[in-house]
Amino acid sequence: MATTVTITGAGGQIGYALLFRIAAGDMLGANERVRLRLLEIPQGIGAAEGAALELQDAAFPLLEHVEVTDDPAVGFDAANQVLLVGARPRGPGMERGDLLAANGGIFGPQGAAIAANAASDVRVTVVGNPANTNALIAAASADGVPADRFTALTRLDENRARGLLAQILGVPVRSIQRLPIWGNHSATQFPDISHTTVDGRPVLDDLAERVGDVRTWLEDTFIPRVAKRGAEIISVRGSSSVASAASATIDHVRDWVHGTANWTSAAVVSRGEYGVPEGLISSFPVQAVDGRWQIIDGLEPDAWARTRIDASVAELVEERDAVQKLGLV
Ligand code: NAX
Repeated sequence: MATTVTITGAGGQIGYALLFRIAAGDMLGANERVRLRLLEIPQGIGAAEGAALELQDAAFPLLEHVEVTDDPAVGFDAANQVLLVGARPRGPGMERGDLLAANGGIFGPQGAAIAANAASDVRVTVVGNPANTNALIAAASADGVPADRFTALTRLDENRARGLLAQILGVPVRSIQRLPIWGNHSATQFPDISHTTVDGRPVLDDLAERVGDVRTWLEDTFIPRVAKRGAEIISVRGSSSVASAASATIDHVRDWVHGTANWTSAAVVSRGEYGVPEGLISSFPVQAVDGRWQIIDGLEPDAWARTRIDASVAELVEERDAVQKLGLV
């Protein structure tokens, strides 16, 4: 047996960074054979075909088959893992409503094509922005596929937050655990350090002596830096986050399949946890057990954290209402 992985936008930048790591076994494990389906729009087919040639030349022992297509029925056929990376970027003069509508035109039909063609155990990770609401649209269009199979990526935000904290504290990133992201993959996201540990100790104990008033530092420095890290990468690198986004996608799927050792972050469908309206796809602290994401329960966000979570969830509600008006969910 092999796992069939479909990547939309496979001819794009993140697609290019993903393909070789998946084929090398980084996502599904060193013993799991992989079939890749690269789904593109006609303009992207050449780039995807070029990547397919390079995959052949890399001679990955685990890679069984590569198919390039612009037909969603072929692209999602028997897919076990689907990475929805291709999306419509915001163009000049485009309002948020236009962006949501344009992406609804992509993620609605893709959700329906997943329902019609993918394997019964399909799991979907949405990377293309606006990721949470694109996942909501895809799930709503995928009749018969349980909503908890649709997730959106907030692992990059978590990895960014852990990396920055590790740098500030002068420790390796692996020392930093339990730093979940709540809410939307957007500027309103809430990276929550209230349960974060450094080598097992509460980070709050170490932070005060480094940054002074922790709340002020979180509001003025840390949270904006995490939330705007994508823009920072663009200004320094001259291009958006690519390898780090692909790496976070690999982390997300690997943990979903193989389970987590500790808490992490994923945008998953709410069943009303923490007051997040049922049905929204919001980021939570999660762990993966037996191939399912479980929201960590029993946390008690304080009043300040509650305000931050509520603000991000309110943005998700606005996005949902906008796509509801468009008849997309
Ligand atoms: P690129 O523009 O390099 O690639 C996108 C590719 O998608 C293109 O090749 C395009 O032809 C293809 N595409 C467009 N519509 C498609 C459709 N209907 N079916 C199949 N393919 C389609 O963008 P890239 O840098 O790879 O970024 C991809 C997406 O990731 C963007 O929406 C971006 O905003 C989003 N990101 C999400 C992140 C996250 O953490 N959730 C972080 C990184 C990134 O910003």
